[in-house]
This record gives sequence, C-alpha cells and structure tokens, in this order.
Amino acid sequence: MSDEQYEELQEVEQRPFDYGLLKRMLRYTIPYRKQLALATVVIAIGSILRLTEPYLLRTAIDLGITPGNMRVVNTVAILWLVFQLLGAGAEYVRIHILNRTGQNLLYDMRQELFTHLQWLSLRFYDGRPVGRIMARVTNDVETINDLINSGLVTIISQAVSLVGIVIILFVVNVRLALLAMLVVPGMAWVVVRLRPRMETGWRNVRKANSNINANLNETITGIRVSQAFCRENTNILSFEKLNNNYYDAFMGAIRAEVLIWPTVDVLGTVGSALVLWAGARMVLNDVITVGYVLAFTDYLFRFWEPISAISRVYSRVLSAMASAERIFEYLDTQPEILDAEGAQPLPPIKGQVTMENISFRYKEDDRWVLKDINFTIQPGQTVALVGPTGAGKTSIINLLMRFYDPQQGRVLIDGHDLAQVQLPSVRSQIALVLQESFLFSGTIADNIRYSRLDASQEDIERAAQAVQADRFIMKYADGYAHEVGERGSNISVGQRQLISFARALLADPRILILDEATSSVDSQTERAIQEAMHTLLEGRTTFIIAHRLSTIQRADTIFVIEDGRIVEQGRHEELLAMPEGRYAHLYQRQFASWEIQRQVGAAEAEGCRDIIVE
Ligand code: DCP
Ligand code: MG
Repeated sequence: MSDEQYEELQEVEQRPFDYGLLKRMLRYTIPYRKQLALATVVIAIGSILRLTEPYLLRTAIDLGITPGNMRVVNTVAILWLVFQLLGAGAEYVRIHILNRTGQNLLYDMRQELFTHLQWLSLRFYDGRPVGRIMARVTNDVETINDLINSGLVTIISQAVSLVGIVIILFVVNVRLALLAMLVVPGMAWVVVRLRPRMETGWRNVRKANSNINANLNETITGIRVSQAFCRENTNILSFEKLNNNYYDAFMGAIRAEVLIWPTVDVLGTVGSALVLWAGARMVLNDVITVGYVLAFTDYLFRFWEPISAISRVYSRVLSAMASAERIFEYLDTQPEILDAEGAQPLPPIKGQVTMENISFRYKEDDRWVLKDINFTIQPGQTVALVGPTGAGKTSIINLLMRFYDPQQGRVLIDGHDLAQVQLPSVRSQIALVLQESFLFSGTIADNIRYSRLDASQEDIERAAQAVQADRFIMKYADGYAHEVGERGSNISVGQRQLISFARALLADPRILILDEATSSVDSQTERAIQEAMHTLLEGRTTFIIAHRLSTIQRADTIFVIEDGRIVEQGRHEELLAMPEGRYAHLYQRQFASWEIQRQVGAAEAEGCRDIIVE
C-alpha cells in the first residue's frame, strides 16, 4: 500500500461540536443517571475540600504560628487531617462509581454493536475492511468511555475549582486578584494557540503509528508471498519510510510541547512574582497578613490548572464525537434482509427450487450480474453450475440462501416465495459448504457440531464416518477433541473440507449447496472426497459449483452460466453432443486437460510415472 492509500484509510479523528450527537451519546448514561449524579456530588465535594488547604495554611500562620497560639495550630492540624481523609474517601467513592458506570456503559454499547453486526446483511460487509469494523467495536467504544469517565471528572472538578478560586481570590484581595489577572491573556494564548498545535502534533503521531501497524499487518500476513517474490528489500524500504514519518511526527509534536510548558511556567512565575512583590509591600504597610499572601499565591498556582485541563477535555469531547458518529453509523444501518410483514415459517420442505425471471445486481448503479434466470429443480436432483470465473455462479447461490434479495423475480422453495417466509426457517433447511471451508477455533467436534448444536457425540462421529473424515481424525491422539486452530490452520485444506462436509451432513438438510474447491488434493483424499460427496448428495436437492469432471458427469442437470445467463442446460452427454456448444468448448479447454493432469497426478502417486511419460 502507498502512503496515500494509508492516508485514505484513516478515519476522521475529530468532529466539530455537534449537540445532537452529544445528546445521543448521553442517552446511554440514562440508566446510570443516579450513579452519575452521585459521582458529580462526590467530585464537587472533593474539589471544595482541596480548596480549603491554602485557607487552613493561612489560619495556621496568622492565628497560630505568628501569635504563638498552639491551640489554633492543633485545631488546624486536626481539621487538615479530617479534610484529607474526607477527600480520600470522596476519591475512593468516585473511582468506584465512575469505573463501574463506565464499564457498564462500555458493556452495553459493545453488546449492542455486536448484536447489530451479527444481523447486518452481507451487502454491508462487502468492501468494508474487517480491521475497521473491529476498530469501531473496540477503540471507538473505548474513546466514548474515556470521555465519560475521565472527561466528566475533569469537567466537574475543574469547573468547581475555577469558580471557587476566582471567588476566593477576589474576596481575599481585589487589588492582588486584578494584578494576578494580568497574565491571564498570556495563558489564554497558550491554551488557544499552542495547545491545539501540540494536539495536532500528537494526532499525526497516532496516524503515523497506525500506518506502521497497517503495514506490519499486511507484510507479516503476506510474508510467504513476499519471500517467494524476493520483496524483502522493497518492503524494508517502504517500512523505513513509514518509520521515518513516525519519527518526524513525534519530533514535530515535541517541538510544540516543548514550547508550552516553559511558557506556562514563566507566565505562572511572573504572576506569582507580581503578587508576592505587591503582597509583600501590603504586608509591610499592614494592609494584609503574611498568611493571606501565602494562601493567595497558593490559590493562584491552582488557578492555571483548570484552564489547561478544560481545554484538554474539549479536544477529547471532539474525538469522542467522531467515534460516536462512526458507531451510530453502524447502528443506524438496517439489515436489508428482513422478514416480510406477517411472514410464516417455511414448513419442512421436499426440496423443489424455482427461480422465476430473476435479475440481480450487487449495487444500484452497477451492471446486472444475473439476467433473467429461470429454472425449476425437482426434489433430490443434483445441479452442476459451470462457467467462467465471474459468470454469476456464486451469485445464484447467494440468492438461494437469501443473502441478498433480487431486484426482479422470485426464488421459490416448494412453491413458497423466499421473500414471504421467515428467514431462519429457510436457512435452517439448507446447508452450505463454501469453497474455502471456514473452520472456527475449537475442536474438530465443535466444528462439526456447528450446524446442529444439540447433536450428540455419536451423531458427530456418524457424520464424520459417512464422509470418511474419521480416517484422519482417528490418527490424532485426542481424536475429535483435536484443536483445529484459528480458521482451522492446524489441519490441511483437504481435511478442512472433509470436516465441512461432516458439518453439512449433520445438519441433514433437504437442500445442499457446495462451492467445490478448485485446489487439487492428493489422489487418496480426492477419492475420499468423491465418496463423501456421494453420501452427502443422496436424496437431497444439490447445487454444486463444480470444477471436477466426475461431479459434473454425475449431475442430473448442468447449467452453463455465462455473463449472468444460463446459456445451456442438460446432461453431460447431451451438452457434449451439441456441436459448437459452450459446454463442449469449455470441456475441451478445461475439464479434459484437468482430467489428464489428475490422472497423471494419480499415476505419479502410484509410482508409475515412467509408464505415463513413455
Ligand atoms: N460481484 C460484485 N459484488 C460482490 C460479488 C460479486 O459486484 N459482492 C460481481 C463480480 C462478478 C459478478 O458479480 O463480476 C459475478 O460474481 P460471482 O461471484 O457470482 O462469480 P462466479 O461465482 O461465477 O465466479 P468464480 O468462479 O470466480 O467464483
Ligand atoms: Mg464463485
């Protein structure tokens, strides 16, 4: 991927402030409003308690230490201790409540999002990177929690502090307060100008980092291909570029950051120095006591903190808005395939399948993928779909499974329109074996049981025996309890296919759909698969997207699909007999040569290679 492509994959990190979005986010807090109200009170109490510290200090100095009154000092010490303990208690309650509420909120949101994703139609998943969908369920949800958790604390505690401090400053001494405010414009400049620059800098760092991750993901997943084509050096160079970008982004962020804190320090020191100087003169003139001046400078130091903290929170609010918008975009996407009003369950079927004037395309303004498809298949028949790649074979299957609805025409099973019956009642009577058998992490038994959760161990073993999968399963010491790994990576492609067959057989469907694997397996597995298919097909209506000549020859009907149309149909011999027929052509070009290859492969395996070569 080029840099530009990485850039394109970036999602917006911040949004302009949007009141509607905020309201919708806050709706998730409604179930927890009591806890949040309690947290707010506790946070405010904590802030107020902290504000008493400088005042206690001035009391100890002016009324205790200076006049030499030990009783005042003792009282202040005890009060100090009590307030600190109360503050710690408030902190304890706050952490407890907010974390629990935050986790509950996260739980709700994650669960809602996952549930929604499970039901979304395939069209939604077409062309959406998996990584991005995952990021929404994890990172974006986390961002919102972060806002509610630490953002809320900052806003409440700092707002209370800010208001409290300003009032105290002016109550203590108006002239000193006005003097201190002289440096406020400077601080405002830091907050309004420098801070955003620093934040942009850190945002660039995060982008550079996610580019590195994306590159790592791609290169490591594809390492086999990279090494096979000697792309190591090219990969190293492009990684170096990303690595450099990260370095530059980081140093850029630091350049902004390194300006901020010294400036804040200098301004703060200037303010305090002014106040100390003026305060000292007032002390000498007996206008004010030493304790007040010390308390005043203490308050002043605390004054800068909320200003910068609140600006920090604001940028967090904007990030959370971007996250919320992404999450809501998913939640607002409705599943396309929904049960019609008053849909009834499909009764147990015999397996007659009809397609009536079907025209279909994946996207509204794309070209038609299927054009005027018509056929009826009687129960128990086997149909082989053949045709060039991209012809529309899988698309026919997609309509039969009702993964998509056609724009025109109807799909009928036993005379019931698919669009008018309940979706689960249709899919539960059809079994699908994909071209790339997909196994889930877990044991072999778990994977076979996937199609019927209430199946017993005997049922599972019977299914595996019927498709001859037990032969390789029994070779494992742990047999059916053998772990297949993520996507079944611990076992071979052919073995994965046999397990998918067992899975389909266990479901005992009336209609079976097989997307045959093109990859050739060894001749022994090939034979096992052939026999397995024979068992599988018996008494069921079967659609096979076929690549093996043997499968095709055995089919009751062959549909030759080209460019979205059924251009020929009939039995193998009938179609071959048609002069200039598409099937005859296809047969000459593909299957005949494949068949020879297969026989050569089988012969090689049996050690008679020389004979063939002769
Ligand atoms: N198509 C699409 N969007 C999808 C899937 C497919 O636009 N989500 C397009 C690509 C093809 C056409 O539809 O041009 C037909 O695709 P099929 O998957 O139905 O093609 P086949 O199954 O016949 O091809 P193959 O033998 O390669 O599997
Ligand atoms: Mg296909």
